[in-house]
Amino acid sequence: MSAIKNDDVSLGRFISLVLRHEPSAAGIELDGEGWADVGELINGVCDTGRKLDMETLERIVHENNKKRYSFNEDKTKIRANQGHSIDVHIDMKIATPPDVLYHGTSAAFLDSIKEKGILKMSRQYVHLSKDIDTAVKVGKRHGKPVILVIDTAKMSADGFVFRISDNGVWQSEDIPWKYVNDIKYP
Ligand code: HQG
Repeated sequence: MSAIKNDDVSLGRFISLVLRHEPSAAGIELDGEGWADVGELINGVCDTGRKLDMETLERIVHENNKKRYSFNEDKTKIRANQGHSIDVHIDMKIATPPDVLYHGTSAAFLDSIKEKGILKMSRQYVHLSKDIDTAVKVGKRHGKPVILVIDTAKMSADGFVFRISDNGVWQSEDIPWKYVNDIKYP
């Protein structure tokens, strides 16, 4: 049985907000590579009326289903592995993706995506999933899911660069509609 507790889930959501989108929500700042000081984070989160200590933070980092966060070696710093909307530089590995990757989105966005392509919107990169199940989960967050099948082999051949985060999420620049091979309605 997992050690994850209900409180950890909402705390995890708040930490995700702080480390990826809005550090000021806990009254802290991140450095240029997205790192927060662990002591400052714990104090800042506690100052919002939430309860957080090192043991809980370690549990959240360890149990997180998507491995969203990493500590540095001596656990004095913590950061999110991907998904930032704020201007920090996470040095992600440039790599050759599988020939096909998937983007889960909402049916409501399809017309706009057909016209403008898959855009980064508020994030630093477009996020791509390596399997359909994951893409369905991502798409469901926005409404009725649709899965766009992306011809990443063709994109690579055309010079697009792909990055993979420490937690295994593929990241790309904006994707023109012509690289969408197929649309799946799960
Ligand atoms: C859509 C979660 C209209 C795009 C997930 C997406 C993921 C357009 C939404 C990660 C568009 C942005 C990222 C266009 C793109 N017109 N809509 N031209 N181009 N969109 O949340 O990919 O739980 O920023 O399709 O698991 O949904 O946070 O991106 O639907 O890996 O760790 O605009 O977030 O991870 O939404 O999700 P998001 P996403 P975490």
